[in-house]
Amino acid sequence: MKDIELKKKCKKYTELLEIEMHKRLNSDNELNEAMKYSVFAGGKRLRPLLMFALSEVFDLKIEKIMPYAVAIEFIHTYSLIHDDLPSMDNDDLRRGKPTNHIIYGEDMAILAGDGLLNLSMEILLDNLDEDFDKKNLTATKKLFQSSGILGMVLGQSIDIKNENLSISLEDLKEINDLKTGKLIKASIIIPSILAGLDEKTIALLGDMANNLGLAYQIKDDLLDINGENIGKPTGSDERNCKNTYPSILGIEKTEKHYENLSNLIKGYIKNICKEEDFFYLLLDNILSREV
Ligand code: GRG
Repeated sequence: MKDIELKKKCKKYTELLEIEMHKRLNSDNELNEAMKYSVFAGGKRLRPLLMFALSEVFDLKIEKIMPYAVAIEFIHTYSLIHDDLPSMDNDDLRRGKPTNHIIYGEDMAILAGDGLLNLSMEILLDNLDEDFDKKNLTATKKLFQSSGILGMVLGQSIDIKNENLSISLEDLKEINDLKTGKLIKASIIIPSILAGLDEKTIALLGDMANNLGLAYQIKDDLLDINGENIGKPTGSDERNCKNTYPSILGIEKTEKHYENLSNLIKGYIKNICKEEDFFYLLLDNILSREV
């Protein structure tokens, strides 16, 4: 029953999200084709779904959160296109499909990423134009701070500089917090800002989101070792000499740490919603993901 309910909600919100995404990717040129290719290549839409699910908890109207949901997914997609480039992770496959540069060439893949990042800002500026509200301004700023030079981009740069070097668990945590965690945290903080929650509650949600971002990255590391059908070959972290939780802590301790984080997150969200709510079901599903 819970599974059916979750699938129904995810389908409904994903369809609505994709309608809006199509509206923004409607030019007839190769750049648009390259952007569309990765946007519609089978991503799980995790960050927008978190935004929609939390909006339900706070009774925030879908029209209020939609521009942010589209923008965050475009930013996420650009980051993956660039992350896969030969000068970064040099991956040929993502989500079981050839990566953007394999299809469109490295030059066009760079531009597709640039285009998506730029478009995300245009969407949020249009939104501010229509609804010039302080909350919208704060939320827009939050998204770009999270993905920018003190967030995801910084995390990626530190990660690259540390490849082939052995680093402490503390340093790894910082990289993960920035590279993966900040954008996931933005998915939680943005609906909270738009719903007008007080600063203390937003900070508590932020702590939960930090744990969620970390858990998501740790799961990704574990799946890279023992996952099946994850859409890319396993073992790529080891081949690329990546610092990961399992490479520093070992698999067993990493799994235990993951379990502790999952319990912490679930314990916290039981305070803000019921176990049958979309937000709880979604988080439960994310934490038990196998792809
Ligand atoms: C290139 C500026 C720049 C940043 C790249 C996020 C990132 C920074 C790189 C991705 C590295 C990575 C694989 C991290 C593991 C966690 C993660 C973000 C996985 C991919 O996100 P999902 O699972 O992807 O939401 P889908 O395919 O579902 O969209």
